[in-house]
Amino acid sequence: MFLMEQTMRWYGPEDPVTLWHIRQAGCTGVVTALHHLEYGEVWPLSEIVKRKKQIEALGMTWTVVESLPVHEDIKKQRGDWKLYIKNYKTSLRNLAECGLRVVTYNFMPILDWLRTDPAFPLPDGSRTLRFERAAFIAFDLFLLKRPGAERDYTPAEIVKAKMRFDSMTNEFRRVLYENILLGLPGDDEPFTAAEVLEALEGYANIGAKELKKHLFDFLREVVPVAEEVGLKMAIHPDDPPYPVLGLPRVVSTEQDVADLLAAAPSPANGLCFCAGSFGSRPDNNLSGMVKRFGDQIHFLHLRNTKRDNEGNFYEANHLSGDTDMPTLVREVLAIMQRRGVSIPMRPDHGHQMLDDLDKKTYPGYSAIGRLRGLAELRGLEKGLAYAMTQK
Ligand code: DNO
Repeated sequence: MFLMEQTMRWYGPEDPVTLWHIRQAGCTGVVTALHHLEYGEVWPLSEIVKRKKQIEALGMTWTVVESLPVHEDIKKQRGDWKLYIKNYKTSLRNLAECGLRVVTYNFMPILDWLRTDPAFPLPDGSRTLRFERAAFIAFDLFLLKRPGAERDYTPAEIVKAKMRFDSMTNEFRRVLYENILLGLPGDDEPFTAAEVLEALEGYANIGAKELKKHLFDFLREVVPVAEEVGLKMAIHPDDPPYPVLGLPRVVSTEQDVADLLAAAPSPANGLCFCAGSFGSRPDNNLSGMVKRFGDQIHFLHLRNTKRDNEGNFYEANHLSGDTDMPTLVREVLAIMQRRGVSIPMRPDHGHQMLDDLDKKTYPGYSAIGRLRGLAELRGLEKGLAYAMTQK
């Protein structure tokens, strides 16, 4: 029977969670990137081989690249975007030559994932990642002071955000600011407000329609190369899955995914199915999406969220929250048997708990919480697989 390939993300030699930890969690695969290279640069063969050997020395494989970043100029179709697409294709060829098979990327303008609090306390004493809408609006209106921001919110939301802002201490405001502008994954330096406002200005004339077109143009360039060299591209959805800071986001819904798959039809044009990202939107039917996009899912991020009616959500334990994880995993099992493949999966994020409460790790990427998630998910999968063989 085909089961999911168990992997964890590793941020490279600087990551306090080491390759040994990942191996001891029971993973056979590692998900990583060459974080030390600038966005847009070609990934040289020598660097890819070096990283691959580090992982293989511990008896694991470098299963998925997460991420091969898409330069901002490609998203905006400005400046050197054609050169960056050329570089991207060269990196794809180099990765394939080293035996890599799946490449994850995203098309979110400027910022990647966003949370207002990376250490939200839960009743059991663990900490999790949370997105609080009123705090986010307060940040946008009163800390970042984005011109025209008030047009994006209702009067009631603005009043609520003002009350929220007034209740915050200066220290809380400073931390909120840093949390939101945490920068890109694997990067410790938050952006400054001036940098963000300037970057936002660069998207002044780019709405959802234009960004979609830029994404499709990018796909029509890179997907044929990926197909030729035997790589699968896996786009990560927007997190959270709606426009933020006035920026368009175009990989948030089932329709968005259907559109991007249709724009460059190929087995190489696929999806990193992130249950946490899609799941923080109530109108996304997750197991239905897995069923319908099954042939194009090349990588899975399994994670759960708990939403409320105000647009807030926090990251719940992997088997709790609003997503029906058993149904989703059963759907994945069915797809893998039909396709005759093991899809790589990583437990996406985990609570900060036990000894990790005093450690500094990348937010969401402490070892023990992810280990708990992985253990629960593999138990769930084994149980479901067993039940399938008994029928
Ligand atoms: C967050 C991650 C994302 C993801 C990128 C993929 O924890 O899932 O940062 O790696 O969006 O390009």
